[in-house]
Amino acid sequence: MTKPIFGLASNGKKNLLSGSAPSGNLTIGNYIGAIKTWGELQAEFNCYYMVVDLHSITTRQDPKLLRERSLSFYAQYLACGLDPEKNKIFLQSHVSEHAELAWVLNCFTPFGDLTRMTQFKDKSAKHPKNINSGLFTYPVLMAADILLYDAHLVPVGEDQKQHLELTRDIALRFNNEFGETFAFPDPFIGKVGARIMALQEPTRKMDKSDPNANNTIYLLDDPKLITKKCKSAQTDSGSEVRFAEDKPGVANLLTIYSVLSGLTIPQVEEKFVGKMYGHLKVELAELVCATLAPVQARHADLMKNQDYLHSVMQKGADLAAEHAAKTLARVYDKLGFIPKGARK
Ligand code: ATP
Ligand code: LTN
Repeated sequence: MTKPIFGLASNGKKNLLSGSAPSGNLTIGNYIGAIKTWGELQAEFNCYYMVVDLHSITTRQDPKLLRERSLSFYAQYLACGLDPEKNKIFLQSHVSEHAELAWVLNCFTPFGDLTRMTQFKDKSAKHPKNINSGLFTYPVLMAADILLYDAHLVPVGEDQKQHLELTRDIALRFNNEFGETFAFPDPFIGKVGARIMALQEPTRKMDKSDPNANNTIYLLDDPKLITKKCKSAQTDSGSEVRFAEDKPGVANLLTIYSVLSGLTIPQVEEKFVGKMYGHLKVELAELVCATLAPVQARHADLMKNQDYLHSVMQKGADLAAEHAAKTLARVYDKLGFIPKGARK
């Protein structure tokens, strides 16, 4: 007999969790690598979607901007099609159990494992004046996010694969020592679009915190700007519209086109046979604008109704906190902490 899956929701569904940090504006990379997939999976799973504001302060944020952005991120999640009635959509800082479980998990994470995290190496190279401990232990907070909700599936872009492996190691280590306490999470990384590259430097990832805004298409960019950025994207020598390793610029544009159109890469190549890079850029710009127009319109409407946003945000956090409190109590019990109010 196969072993029952640990931590299923009361309706028998598996749990899914993901998040994005409000450390810059959401990009088409975040959309393709993560948020689009979240929307596609929301019917099948019991879903938790977060604005991971605690994570964002590993680099310095302007408090006023962070507040505005966190609300706008929340509205962008809804505008991208996440339904707050069917999913738990919330701000990480509204559920204090994240920070509490992170402390416990820090005590179950070897220092050496964290020194191998490539995101830490990249980010500390980018911010040499602020290599803080939070940046170093960031993956442990991410593990806490995931394990608090017994997440079985975690849809992310490829850059997060290593953090998912660390989470699995932590869960296994704890379960081996204390018996089954955490569900075991699987990453869900799309086959196409898991790593959208910077438009001007297509050998590195498109990042929301990139200081060169021409590298990035933001979900809220206006159509003129989107067109300008697509047209000025770096392409490669030659002129044939073909997906190849030695054509990273064209391959990146083809990938974006493929995901947004629903066509396969060979179908997109076929569409552009005999055409120039310029054609691809113009049609890509039209496709991106058409995809983002309804998202932008819904976002603008939602931002006019902040009472609504705050009320669904509160509900999302309350529901998430119920689940989080149960997991944390289970962990504290295993560790031997005396429950509050145990003896009245
Ligand atoms: P930062 O620059 O602050 O690290 P980020 O966009 O890399 O920003 P997050 O907002 O936390 O980081 O990422 C949210 C999700 O989007 C993650 O699952 C991440 O893997 C995915 N993602 C981010 N950038 C890309 C990209 N260029 N291509 C595909 N997926 C991406
Ligand atoms: N570290 C992730 C964001 C993140 C996340 C999570 C993603 C924080 N907690 C939990 C999935 C599940 C990043 O992309 N930078």
